[in-house]
Amino acid sequence: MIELIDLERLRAIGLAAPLLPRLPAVHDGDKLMRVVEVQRDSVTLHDGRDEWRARALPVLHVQLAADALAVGDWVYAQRNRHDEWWVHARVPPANQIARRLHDGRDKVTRVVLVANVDTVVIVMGLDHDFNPRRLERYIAFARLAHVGAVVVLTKADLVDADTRAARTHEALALVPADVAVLAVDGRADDTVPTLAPWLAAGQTLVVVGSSGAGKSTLTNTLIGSAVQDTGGTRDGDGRGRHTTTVRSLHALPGGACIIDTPGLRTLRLDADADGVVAAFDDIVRLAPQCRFRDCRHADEPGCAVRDALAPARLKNFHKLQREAQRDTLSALERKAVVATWKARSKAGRERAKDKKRAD
Ligand SMILES: Nc1nc2c(ncn2[C@@H]2O[C@H](COP(=O)(O)OP(=O)(O)O)[C@@H](O)[C@H]2O)c(=O)[nH]1
Ligand SMILES: [Mg+2]
Ligand SMILES: [Zn+2]
Repeated sequence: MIELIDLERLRAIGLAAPLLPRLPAVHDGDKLMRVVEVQRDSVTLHDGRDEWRARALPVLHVQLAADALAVGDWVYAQRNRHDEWWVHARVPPANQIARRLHDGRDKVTRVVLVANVDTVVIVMGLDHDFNPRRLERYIAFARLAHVGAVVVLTKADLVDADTRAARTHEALALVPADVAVLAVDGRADDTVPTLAPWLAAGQTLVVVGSSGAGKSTLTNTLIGSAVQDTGGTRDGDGRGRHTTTVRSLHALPGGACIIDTPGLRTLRLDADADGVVAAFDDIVRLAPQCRFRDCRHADEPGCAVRDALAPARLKNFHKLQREAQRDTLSALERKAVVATWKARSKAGRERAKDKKRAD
């Protein structure tokens, strides 16, 4: 039995009512805790008050296979008589935010970054970090996980009012209608009330964005103290340092919690091509007006999407779709594609040879 006092404490690190019916049966000595950090062969668990280092039982490793424990997971752990904590069960996650990794040849793996999240906070600087195409990718990233999103444009204090207004507008125009766009100074205390609608007790947020965008700074402002290292500038070269190296979950004063993450250099969407369209609500809205039902919004005649969208946005849509499609190819399909390429280039070489002979 999980005691009421525990539930009260666990609420501070994101335990919310919808999770309760998902909880597996509890055994004697079980403690419900949340994974706040994942190390190579251990995890850090939080019980709402204290943190504990624990390891996953081999049987759980086997059971989870490639779908390993991630920050944000809820688990049951037991302490043995040597005072070691062992995780033996995971509560089925309500959602997982994942990306794909390539081994450079034909293997694609899905890597879960975080689990049980309510809001993806997309952090992007209003300075040179600002990039509409990257923003579209991050929106797709949140949509594919069926998680809400809010765009926080940082460094509002570093740009002039015109740049700030223009970039905020541009961002607003390309995100789906239900996604808010805020321009803030991530270091300022008044950023906390601005984000209040996403910070209700029991909510879990995750910050994503490129390195130096201000994720850890925002995290610290929301926590109310400098818990996370932020990138000063390295002597001399003036570039931001990559100070955050692991994902970690932190409780916030109002009862929500936040996961800080290191910047990811490559963020491949874990999607199939169809899923990508969900991030482009203008395309979803316009597609029924295209002449062909299966219009790819490329060079088909009577395409309503092509006429309406900015070329750069449409191009990015196709790029994200191609990327998803390529990654979804099975190893066999990939082999077939490579074989066709090889055959083609061989035929090309033969033709070139023939041509040389003929010359
Ligand atoms: N002026 C200003 N500086 C910021 C703001 N947000 C972040 N910074 C600075 O940008 C640098 C990188 O921030 P950091 O939070 O470490 O970025 P992260 O890599 O995304 O975690 C630090 O020197 C911060 O002080 C902001 O809104 N205004
Ligand atoms: Mg950081
Ligand atoms: Zn079309």
